[in-house]
Amino acid sequence: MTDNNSDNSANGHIDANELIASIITPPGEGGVGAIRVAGDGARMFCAPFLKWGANSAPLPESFSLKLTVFSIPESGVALDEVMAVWMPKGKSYTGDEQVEIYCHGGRVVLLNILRALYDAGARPAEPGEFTKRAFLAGRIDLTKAEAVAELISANSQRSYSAARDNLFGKTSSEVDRLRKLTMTLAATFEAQVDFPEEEIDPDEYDSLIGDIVDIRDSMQRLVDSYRSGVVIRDGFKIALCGRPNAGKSSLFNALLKKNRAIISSIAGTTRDYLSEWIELGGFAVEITDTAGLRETTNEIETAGQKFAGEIANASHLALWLVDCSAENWREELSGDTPPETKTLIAFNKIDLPEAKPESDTTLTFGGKQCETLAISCKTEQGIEALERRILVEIESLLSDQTDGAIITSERHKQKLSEAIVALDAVDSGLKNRLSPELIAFDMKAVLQALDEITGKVYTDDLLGVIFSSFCIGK
Ligand SMILES: Nc1nc2c(ncn2[C@@H]2O[C@H](COP(=O)(O)OP(=O)(O)O)[C@@H](O)[C@H]2O)c(=O)[nH]1
Ligand SMILES: [Mg+2]
Repeated sequence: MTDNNSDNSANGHIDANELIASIITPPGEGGVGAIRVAGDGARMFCAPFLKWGANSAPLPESFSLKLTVFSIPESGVALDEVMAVWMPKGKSYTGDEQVEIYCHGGRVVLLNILRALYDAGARPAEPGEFTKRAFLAGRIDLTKAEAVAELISANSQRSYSAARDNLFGKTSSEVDRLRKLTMTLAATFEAQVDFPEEEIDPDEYDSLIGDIVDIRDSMQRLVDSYRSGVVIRDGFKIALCGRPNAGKSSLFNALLKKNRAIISSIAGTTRDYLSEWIELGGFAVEITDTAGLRETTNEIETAGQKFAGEIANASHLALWLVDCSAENWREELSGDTPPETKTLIAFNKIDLPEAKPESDTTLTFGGKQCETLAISCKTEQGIEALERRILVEIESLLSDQTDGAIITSERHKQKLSEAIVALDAVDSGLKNRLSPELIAFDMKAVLQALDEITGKVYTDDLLGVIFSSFCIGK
């Protein structure tokens, strides 16, 4: 465990400030591709390639973007026309001295430039190493570093907003606030440990217990926000279920607003399952079209049906489609078993004259109360209402929608839970008038857990876990 309160760049955890280089733009072809070189001496290391300082050309000022040519100094071979810029230590993304080279965005162009830099002694950056350096340099805390990965992978407006808020410090400032409050409490106890002859008066005990309740409530609110955080981060999962030919694949396509799944009047067409993402009300929603559930002797279809059951149970919501133009839909429904998850019954094919839906009510389905609605995948009647109904379900999963911080990290939730356990120990210690030393011990555990969230305290293993989930170049 390292306490990096003072200067975390100096603790020798990594081969600090060694020159590293990597492509920082995504793979594929583009107008521009970028390479970052970070570490002590980055500017002079890159100078010969960029003709900075060569042929008596002056070194550019920091942050001034120069149009130049990247060439191999020994052979003079020009690799590409590039723009390049350097940033001094303490003023770059990584906090290191840094050079960025913007060349043409082709795979071979980028690799050739990178190869030249490696040949000259830079080493490839590890996954997340640029951001890890920013953390180790004290430029960002751990919650912000984690937010970088979430921001990059955000696939909906909501997940973007949550990641952006954390990048700008929403979680870390809330954790800092709780830390300050805990520190104030802790100071009182430290005083007791130092001057045991001074008894805390009973009123003070009561007020301290009141403070603990406030801190605990705030921590619990953050822990509870994780429930929303997961939906926001990973999306809301919907499974389309029901008998073959009920219109599951048609609904899948209607929600996707494109023809993705094969629709056919031949029962048992969808045997595997298909998943696609849509954005609904700013949320990422994953919809899975499953194999229809019916009696079958076909091995593939049986396997598909087993998947269907598992997928439905693991979803937030199952939409159970019923072909309400079928004479016997009631018997069929009573013979089926609903998934374990929350289930809405959607009566499909209401465009047909023989349709007999029982919509906008509640039906008992396999002992389960399910709300119903009516749709036609053919005419799209009721599809918008269904989308609004899905949004209601998503919102109902979110804890209170105040503008407080929402944690999206399992790790943060874990640490906050640890802080609460320790705070409860402080609370019961106070109520039972335990010795201040014992209470101070639990108080330290609260602080420790909070500090592990922001990275005031960290281990190499923890950094390894966090940054290895980043990609190279981040
Ligand atoms: N009239 C009408 N036919 C539909 C509707 N939805 C689906 N169908 C038809 O029902 C058949 C089965 O549809 P499909 O989506 O493949 O059902 P799945 O087996 O549940 O995936 C196809 O012939 C579709 O064209 C609807 O709303 N109205
Ligand atoms: Mg189908």
